[in-house]
Amino acid sequence: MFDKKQFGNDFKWGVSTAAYQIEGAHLSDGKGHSIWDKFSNQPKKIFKGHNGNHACDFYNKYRDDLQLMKYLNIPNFRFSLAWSRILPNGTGHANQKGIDFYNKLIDQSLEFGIEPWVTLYHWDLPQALENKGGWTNREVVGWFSDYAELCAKQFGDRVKNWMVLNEPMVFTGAGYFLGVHAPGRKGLRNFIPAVHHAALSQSVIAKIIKDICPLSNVGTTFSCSHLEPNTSSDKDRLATIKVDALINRLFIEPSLGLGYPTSDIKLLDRIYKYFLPNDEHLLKHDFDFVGIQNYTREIVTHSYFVPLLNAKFIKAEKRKVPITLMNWEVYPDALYQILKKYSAYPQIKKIIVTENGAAFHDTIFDGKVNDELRTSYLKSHIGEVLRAKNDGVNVGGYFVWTFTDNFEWAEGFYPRFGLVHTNFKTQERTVKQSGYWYKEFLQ
Ligand code: IFM
Repeated sequence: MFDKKQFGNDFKWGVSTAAYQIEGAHLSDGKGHSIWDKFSNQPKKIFKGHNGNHACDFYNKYRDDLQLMKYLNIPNFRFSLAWSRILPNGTGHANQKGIDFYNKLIDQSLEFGIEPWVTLYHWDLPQALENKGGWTNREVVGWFSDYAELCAKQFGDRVKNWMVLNEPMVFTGAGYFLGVHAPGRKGLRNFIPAVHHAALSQSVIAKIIKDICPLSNVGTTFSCSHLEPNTSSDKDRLATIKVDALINRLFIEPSLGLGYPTSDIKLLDRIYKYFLPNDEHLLKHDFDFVGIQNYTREIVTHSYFVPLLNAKFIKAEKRKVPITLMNWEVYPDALYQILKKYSAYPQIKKIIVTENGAAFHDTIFDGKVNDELRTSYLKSHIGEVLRAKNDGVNVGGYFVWTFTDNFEWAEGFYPRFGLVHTNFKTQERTVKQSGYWYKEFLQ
């Protein structure tokens, strides 16, 4: 076993959350609708008709939750701002009560000795902007710039750590290609422009934050999975290269000045249709850190049945490997491999694991939640972070997804990822064994 000291004093330990997944109070105090308010309140979109209207009621319980975080010795808290709480229509009129909420949250965190790490966009676009085309409309870069400027001016005196986007591949892929997340749009004609505008935004907005708060630590986050071909055949290897370009390289490479990985995945060629003359340059930004969010590995095989991509994953359930409730393989080496992969880009200054964690069946028995599987998941994955660090990877932090069980998007409240159990009827919190383990580790 390892201990915290081996990571060094500057290493950032924390927990990650997102506004829509925890806040609830979906229309309180002048908040506008977001795409998730609309999507999750439509029939048959979310597991068993769940929605995030009340979620963990963090909007009202934030002080108690921060107190619990302090009790668990957690020094860094990553949360996102709900754009439509601050700007109910996405642009224009600002909602003072929404701004007040985040001021209280930031001040209370700091008072408890907890450092805030703010994500500007964790998937909850104001519905008013979606009505104008959302991420498919290039104007989104301007709307987002105005929102970011307001946030930097309001909170930048106290917030030192910023992330622009959470997992752009997921919100463009699930929300604008597959239609299984908000806003439920489908097809390449939505996906491709959404990708380009999200990629432009991540760099444009980072520069805005840096201009307003020059001393701040500005990054952005990427979902990433370690990939292996099913066999050593050329077809499987080629399929793996294509999937890698799509899910691991699509957003990071343009920001590093490498452009989109179109030579490895032809279907992306149509992205140039959305380019304006200066875009190559606008896509670049020298981030202070890159947030990587890894949960698993995937095995890739060639498939004639998947149009354009000709590739698919072999599901973990079929491979008879240990899995989580998300049907994701438990494979700690994946985190090591991903850290090595990203650290191989010489342009990346520092990596932070901004999310990692697991959902399992958790039950309260005798007032306790003995989530041994999660504790062992966290231990083994943190061990892989140390292995990467000892091998020279510049990894500067690790954030558990997540603090309390919360609303897991299309899967509703079914998968529980928290260090703390949430009773969604009473809003009672119960620290799980994994939470106590983290507390002791962080002491
Ligand atoms: O809950 C999500 C989070 O919003 C983004 N990253 C993955 C988590 C688990 O699925």
